[in-house]
Amino acid sequence: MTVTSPERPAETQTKRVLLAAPRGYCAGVDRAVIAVEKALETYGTPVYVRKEIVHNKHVVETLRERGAIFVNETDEVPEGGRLVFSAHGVSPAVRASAVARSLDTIDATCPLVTKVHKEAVRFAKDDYDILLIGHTGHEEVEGTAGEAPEHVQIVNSPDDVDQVVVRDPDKVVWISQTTLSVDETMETVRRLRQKFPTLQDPPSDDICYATQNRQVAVKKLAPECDLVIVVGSANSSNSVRLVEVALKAGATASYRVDRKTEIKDEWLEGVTTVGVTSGASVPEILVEDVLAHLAGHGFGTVDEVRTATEDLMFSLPRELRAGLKAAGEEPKRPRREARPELPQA
Ligand code: 2E6
Ligand code: F3S
Repeated sequence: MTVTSPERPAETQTKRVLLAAPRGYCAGVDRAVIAVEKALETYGTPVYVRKEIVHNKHVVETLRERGAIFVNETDEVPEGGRLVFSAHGVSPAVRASAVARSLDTIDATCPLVTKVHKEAVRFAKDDYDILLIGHTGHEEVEGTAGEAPEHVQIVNSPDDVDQVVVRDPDKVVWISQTTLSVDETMETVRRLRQKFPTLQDPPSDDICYATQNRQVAVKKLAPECDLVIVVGSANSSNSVRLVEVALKAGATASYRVDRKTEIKDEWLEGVTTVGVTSGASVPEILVEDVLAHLAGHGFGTVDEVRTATEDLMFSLPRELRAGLKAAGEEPKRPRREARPELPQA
């Protein structure tokens, strides 16, 4: 269905794109991708990476072409080899298995994920029951839960709350995965609090700034859009959440695509306004490709809808900074290419 102005029929309305900002790379992804690039430059191949460094097909394919070897577990890395831990973090058990194989590790865990690990450790030490809101099977959740497996239980959604059983209802805390829907998480917390009125909050937001900012931006443009295209991979939690948030916020339709070739012509039929955004693991080049594709279909006007500016940067992983220093290189982080200025809607 197409949303038309009462005064103007759809065919006379200007086709346009509303481009969300912030979108794309967050500070943790930028750091993790540069860590693999720098490791390859500094040490040469082979550099092994446990799991996908970030959940984006294009990023993984590009790094693989440059020589990175992606593995599922530490036992696939030869004894003494060099291994990068992905941005999603690892459990102490994984760290221990890397030590047991004498691996030279570079930890690209996002510092904001590490912060949640520390919360889990601290609340476990104080003998709390820890309710980790997040998705079973996601690497970040496996890593965080692995910090205190005997204290943590995973709560996937608001509907999971009925099944939660704790030892002492007055000693319960919730923490969360960093890339969840803010609204759904708040609903889960609301239901948990109904069940456990003294439920303790985490010391600070676990859903990270990048996840929150991308959701706020897409929420702002979605009500005006007949279609919202989210660029991101299927296993990228934060990207998948953006589709859900866009639909909830009033977009008539929303689809996730890895790249422009996945956009179906029929999605654009009768459409006047297309929203575009991208997940935190998505390089801007993929968004630019989508915009060029849309321009080819008459959507040449692009207005940026900006709800926040981001300038957070993390320093490179400690082990890599030490390695770069030893190699006589200044461990400075290259700034990512500046993005072109776009008109604001
Ligand atoms: C690490 C932690 C959080 O699937 P998810 O959204 O978690 O991951 P990516 O790689 O798509 O996004 C970045 C990221 C890395 N988020
Ligand atoms: Fe970190 Fe959030 Fe990005 S947890 S990797 S800043 S999506």
